[in-house]
Amino acid sequence: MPSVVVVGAQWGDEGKGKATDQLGDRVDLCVRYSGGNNAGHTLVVGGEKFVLHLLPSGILNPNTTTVIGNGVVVDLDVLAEEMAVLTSRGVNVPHPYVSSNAHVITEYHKVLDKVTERFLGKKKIGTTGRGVGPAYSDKVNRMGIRIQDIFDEPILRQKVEASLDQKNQLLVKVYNRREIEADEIVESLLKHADKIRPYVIDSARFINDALDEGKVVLFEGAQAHFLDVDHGTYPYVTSSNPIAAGACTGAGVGPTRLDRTIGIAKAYTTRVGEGPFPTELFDEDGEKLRQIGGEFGATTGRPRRCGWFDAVLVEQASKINAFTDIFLTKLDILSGWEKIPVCVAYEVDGVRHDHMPMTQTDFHHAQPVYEYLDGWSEDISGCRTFEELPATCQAYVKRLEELIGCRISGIGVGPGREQSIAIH
Ligand code: 2SA
Ligand code: GDP
Ligand code: MG
Repeated sequence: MPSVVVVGAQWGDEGKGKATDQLGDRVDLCVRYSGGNNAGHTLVVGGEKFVLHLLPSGILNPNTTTVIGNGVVVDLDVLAEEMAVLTSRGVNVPHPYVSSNAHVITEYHKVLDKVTERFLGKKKIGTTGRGVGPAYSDKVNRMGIRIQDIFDEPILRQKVEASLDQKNQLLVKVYNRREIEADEIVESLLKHADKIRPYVIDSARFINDALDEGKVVLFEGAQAHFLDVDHGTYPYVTSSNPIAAGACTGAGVGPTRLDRTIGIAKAYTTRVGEGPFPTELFDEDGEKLRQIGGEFGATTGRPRRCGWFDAVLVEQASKINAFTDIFLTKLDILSGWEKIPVCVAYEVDGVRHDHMPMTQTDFHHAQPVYEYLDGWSEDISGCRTFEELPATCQAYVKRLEELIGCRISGIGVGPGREQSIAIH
């Protein structure tokens, strides 16, 4: 597998961190290509839990070099803090390389993220408040600050002042907040310059050279297909392109260089933040999934909304990302239900839709059409082969495979690195 992209197939938190870490011993380079520290990727290694936000999930593998690509928005305070936390826990790993073209998240992005959400009130997106949306807005608006800018103080100051001229109008006049001083921002960025300088690289060339040398490169997606700004449930999305194609722009590789695209899909569905969710449960089943599945935000601690597996969504994600295979995670959480509903289509105002409806209006009205599969009561967390799984559990996996139209090549039966089943 010379190059592989790992993509969330639902609304995030499918277990991309674990999957990335697990592929680790075969990976030379692990590259984050989108998002920022809104991500929370959990790894459980040797019984110890690590939650990574900005650091690529390959970082705990001693043979893997890690890269933060140009498509990521970087909060330099968070990056320094995450490295310090690993060190304080006795984990001494090389610092990731960082793209010179990656944009930075500054204090004014974080303030704007929070005040905009407050301003939207009931219409809010439910962001993580990490400044990710405003940082990407500035990037597209050609007002962003890039990592390379922190090595040229006059240029940095010029750019910060230009950006703040606009931001302060908004902050003071519209949102009634204090004005932010350019000096404050410039200093908060410059203080990282010397420390980060040795790791800042032309990441696109670095990654392409690695591919030319036959190295195995893993592109680690953050968030997920339905949070993609183009293909997700807009406007309830993040501000980047988490889909597989995002690896091309967010890391700087041509589409012909991607060999394998693995969709990570949870055996049920969760979502955090606002937005439509046809299979969402508001009853005790939803609460049971949340409690047993530990469904609380890995960055913010927010309770995640829970519901049954939605095959319409995952089939759509599979098509658009051209998944070569799927890792089905958290199957262990589904033990103990007599029947497990799986959404196979939607009904919208009396009309059946076998695929995702074209419009937001229709998707907001979508009612799930369920097929009821037999459940199992056994604890499967100790299973290591497909054959060890109870027959009804095997049938659940096979039916999902059929509905999605993509091979399921791996199954997660627990959070630990070793709690997985590979299907050959
Ligand atoms: P943002 O902050 O601008 O990216 O928020 C926009 C939407 O994207 C959602 N989003 C996420 N959804 C699931 N998991 C994410 N990471 C954390 C986790 C979330 C947390 O691993 O649990 O801790 O709350 C993530 N990041 C962004 C977000 O909920 C908005 O719907
Ligand atoms: P990510 O953002 O996609 O990396 O996922 P998160 O780390 O936010 O959330 C996934 C959660 O599920 C984490 O707590 C993982 O430790 C846990 N997890 C991952 N795979 C499995 C699995 O197969 N079974 C169980 N029980 N937990 C899992
Ligand atoms: Mg997460």
